[in-house]
Amino acid sequence: MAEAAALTKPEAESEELTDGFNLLIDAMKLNGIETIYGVPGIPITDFGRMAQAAGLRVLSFRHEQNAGYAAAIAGFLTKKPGICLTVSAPGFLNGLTALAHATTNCFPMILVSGSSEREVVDLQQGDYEEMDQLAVAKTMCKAAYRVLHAADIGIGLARAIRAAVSGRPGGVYLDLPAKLFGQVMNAEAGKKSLVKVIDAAPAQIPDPAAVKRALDVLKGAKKPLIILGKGAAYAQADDAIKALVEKSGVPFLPMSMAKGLLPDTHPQCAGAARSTVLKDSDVVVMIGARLNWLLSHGKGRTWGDAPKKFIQIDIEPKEMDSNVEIAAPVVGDIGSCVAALLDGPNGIGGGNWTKAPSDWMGAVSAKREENVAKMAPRLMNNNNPMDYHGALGVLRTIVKERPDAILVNEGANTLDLTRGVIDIYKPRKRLDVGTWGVMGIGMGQAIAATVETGHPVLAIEGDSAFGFSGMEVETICRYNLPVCIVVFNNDGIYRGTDTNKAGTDPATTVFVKGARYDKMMEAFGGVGVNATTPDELKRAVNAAMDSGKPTLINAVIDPAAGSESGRIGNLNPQSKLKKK
Ligand code: ADP
Ligand code: TPW
Ligand code: MG
Repeated sequence: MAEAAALTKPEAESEELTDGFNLLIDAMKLNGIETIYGVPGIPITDFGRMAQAAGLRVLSFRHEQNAGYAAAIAGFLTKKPGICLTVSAPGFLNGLTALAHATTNCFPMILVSGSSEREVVDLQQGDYEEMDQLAVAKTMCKAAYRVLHAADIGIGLARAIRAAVSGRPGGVYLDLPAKLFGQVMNAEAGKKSLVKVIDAAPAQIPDPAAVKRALDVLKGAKKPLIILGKGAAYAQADDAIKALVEKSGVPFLPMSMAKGLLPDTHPQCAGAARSTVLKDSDVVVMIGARLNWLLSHGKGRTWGDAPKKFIQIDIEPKEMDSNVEIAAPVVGDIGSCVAALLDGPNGIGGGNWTKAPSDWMGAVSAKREENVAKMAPRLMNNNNPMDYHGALGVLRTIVKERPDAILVNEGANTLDLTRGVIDIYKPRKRLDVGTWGVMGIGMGQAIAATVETGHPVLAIEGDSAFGFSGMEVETICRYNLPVCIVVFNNDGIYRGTDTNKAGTDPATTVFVKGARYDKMMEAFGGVGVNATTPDELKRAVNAAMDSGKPTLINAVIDPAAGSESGRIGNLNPQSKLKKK
């Protein structure tokens, strides 16, 4: 039927027509899509131009992977699918890493790729950039669709949007063969074929029996703990989560991207007493966090010997019991679940609820103060060359003074130490490597963060991490974005001190000594600064944040200061054979 509509001869000369290009633009606008992140080329170059002319913001990147990471984090920040647009085969594959990353992290994103013609691809006749992209994408995302007829564009996009944001959010692939864009159909029929997605992510209300079970388990706790994950940050149920934490009197531990949901300086924050609360707690309430490797799978030494009961709030029923038994699963969207836990006289917000034992909160606070005090002098050092703590000490103050700025962070030591040292004060202000610990998210996240929110970005990047997306400094300059990049330059991966024992090639983990990343920014008209002391670093970052000019500061860090793999060196397999 769709084909018939598309191919019907115009009834009169004056018949108004539309085509695939216009229908896709109209479908996107109808569904509130405002921004597209991508790289142009056959067959989507004209689509980008036309979308821009129609008022969409179309941001061109230097590599699809970075456009993809931008789209993924746009999804996290807005609860709407971030759109990444790529060309066929190689462009598609470059975007695919980000699509898989979005799916792994539960971020809604749609990878829209042009592709070559079905009849040529299916007979493997060697088309320009030929690849069966739909088949390849399927294993990397929540859903994958292909549209063959212009009249199905509306439905195709609607399905993609709904699949991306409903239930557990994730990545969706939308395959658009070149021919589709030029297909012509009656404009009125085209308009009617568009679909506005109503209630794309419907509330999922928890079963009252599950809520009661959870309250009963929590009531019996002597040493309860709340763990907030990035799902809680995504849910944008900030006030309800704050009420739950404060009315329950339970210490909370934020996962990396949930930092700031409540300020890290909140009296109940257990961030600086992490090992204590994981070991000693007896009931753990997981809110939008998974018991994956980042939480040692909920067992082993990290969690101590004391028996524990888990309450888990998650929209994905299959997440329950994934690693350990969940005593009280609460399946639903976080906003609805937290509201249900607070509700009624017997709920946490009600008159009959008794706060968590204060001796436990007191013990956690004492541990936290002890750890904070231990770290304080290290953050004030003025060493030259700088070490991580000296550099982070000044950046920590800058973030405190600018709580609306968004912090982007990647690296190994640069990641782990920044996460530990820099307090975050507001929700969704810390973006990083996510569930995979992937290097390369930096510039894509920095760009999308400021484009989507209007807030400035401070990106703290290991020199290796930065290299994965460094060419996007041109993109940052081209769009004149308020992004300040600080490269922690320790001459390499983990440390810059490795040597090759067998030959003249440099060791595998080291880079050019004394490299000047600041010059990269200058090449495109941005501000470059070389900083060798915490004072210089502070001045340069403050100037960048005040001016909003694209800036890259090459922060020279002692090459010997870091440790192998930062805080996760234990995950490195070791050879049992004698080292040569
Ligand atoms: P972290 O890495 O911060 O621990 P994870 O990415 O492991 O967080 O976990 C996020 C969890 O949040 C996922 O299991 C996902 O299903 C869940 N989630 C995402 N959005 C929602 C929502 N709106 N309501 C309920 N659960 C959600
Ligand atoms: C896509 C492996 C983890 S951390 C890291 C690499 C290459 C770089 C660490 O060096 P950096 O930080 O950034 O200079 P620092 O402060 O410790 O010196 N490829 C991908 N993802 C990952 N995680 C890796 C490789 C890795
Ligand atoms: Mg490094």
